[in-house]
Amino acid sequence: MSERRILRGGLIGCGFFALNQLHGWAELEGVEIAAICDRDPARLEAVGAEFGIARRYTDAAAMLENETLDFVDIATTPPSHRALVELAARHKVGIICQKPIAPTMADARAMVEAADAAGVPFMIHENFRWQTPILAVKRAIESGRIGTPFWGRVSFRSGFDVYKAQPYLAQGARFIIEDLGIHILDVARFLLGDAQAITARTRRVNPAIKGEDVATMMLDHANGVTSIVDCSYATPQEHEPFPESFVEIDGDRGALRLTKDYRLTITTRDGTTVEEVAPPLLAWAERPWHNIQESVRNIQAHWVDRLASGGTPDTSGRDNLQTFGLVQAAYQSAATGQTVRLDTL
Ligand code: NAD
Ligand code: 89V
Repeated sequence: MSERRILRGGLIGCGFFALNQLHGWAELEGVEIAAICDRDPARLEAVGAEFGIARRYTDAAAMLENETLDFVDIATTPPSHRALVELAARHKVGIICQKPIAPTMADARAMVEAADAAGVPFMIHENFRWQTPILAVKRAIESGRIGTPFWGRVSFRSGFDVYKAQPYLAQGARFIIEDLGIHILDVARFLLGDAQAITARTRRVNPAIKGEDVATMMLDHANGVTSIVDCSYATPQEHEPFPESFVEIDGDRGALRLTKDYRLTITTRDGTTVEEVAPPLLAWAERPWHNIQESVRNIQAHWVDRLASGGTPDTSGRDNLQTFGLVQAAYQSAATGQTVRLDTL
C-alpha cells in the first residue's frame, strides 16, 4: 500500500485564535502548515519564529502564487473572509474558513457558490460540535437511552472577560449571537436536527460594549422538537463555567443533562447514571480554554480525513448556511419581535 502524501496547508491570519490552530496542526499526522500569512509583519515574524515556519507572506495572493498548497486555513476576522475564500477558490485549493462565515447571508452564499464552482472542498471551522462533551451527548442520544427527543436546551452563560483577548468583540454592532451564539445554535442543530424557524430576544447589559451580550432564542426544529438556545456574557457566577456549554434534552424514555465540570447525567424510569465526559488537557492547551482547544484539533483531524477520502466535511460551507441562517434570522426576530422562518431569508 502506498503511503499517504503529507498535505500542505497555508494559514492566513496569525492572530489570537490562529495559535490554537497552529498547535492543532502540529499534533496531527499527514499534514503540515507549509506557509503562513498575515498583513501585520510583526505578528507574522513572531508566529513564524514560534512555530518554525520560514515561508511567510504579508499578502495572501502572493502566498497562493508562490506555494504549492492543498488547502488554506483562513483565521482572519469576517470582513476579509469572502475575498480570501474567492482567492483560494481561484487557485483551486481546499478551504477552511473561521466562523462566522461572513458579515452577510449574500456573502456567505457567494462563498459557497465560489467553492462549488471551483470544485474544491470548503469547511467552516465550526468547532464547538467537536468538543468531547458534546460528542458524548450526541452518542448518548444515538444510543436510544432517552428515546426520541422532544425538547432541548443548549446554554452558555458566563461573566468571563472575553473582550481582553478579543477586543473587536466589544466594538461590533452585533456581538453574542454572531460570535458565540453561532456555535451554540450549531450544537443545537447537531444534537436535535435542522431548525425551520427562530424567535429571539436580545439585551445589552454591559454599557461598555456596542452589541448585544445576552440572547434568548427558541428554535422550531423540522422534526417537531422545540429547543431553547440561551447565551450571556453578563452573568457572573460563583463557579465561572467559561467556556462550557450546558445541555438539557428530554426524550420520550428519559432525559439527559450535561452540567458543570462535564458531568453527563442520564435518567430513565430505570434510574440515573452519571459519567464524566471532560476533554483531555492537550500538552499545549491551558485551562479554561482546553475544551475549545481540543475541539480545534478534532475538527482539523476530520478535515484531513475528508480531504484524503474526498468526502464532504460535516461543517461544510453549505451546511453552515443553516447555522448562519439561524444567526441572521435571530437578529431579524429580535429587531421585529416576530418569529422568522429560515426559508424567508
Ligand atoms: P485577531 O484579530 O486576533 O487575528 C486576525 C489576524 O488576521 C490579525 O493578525 C490580522 O492582521 C490578520 N488579517 C486580517 N485580514 C487579513 C488579510 N486579508 N490577510 C492577511 N491577514 C489578515 O482575530 P482572532 O481573535 O484570532 O479571530 C479570528 C477569527 O477566528 C474570527 O473569525 C473569530 O470569530 C474566530 N474565532 C473562532 C474561535 C473558535 O472557537 N472557533 C475562537 C476565537 C475566534
Ligand atoms: O468561539 C469564539 O468565537 C470565541 C469565544 C469562545 C471566546 O467566544 O469568540
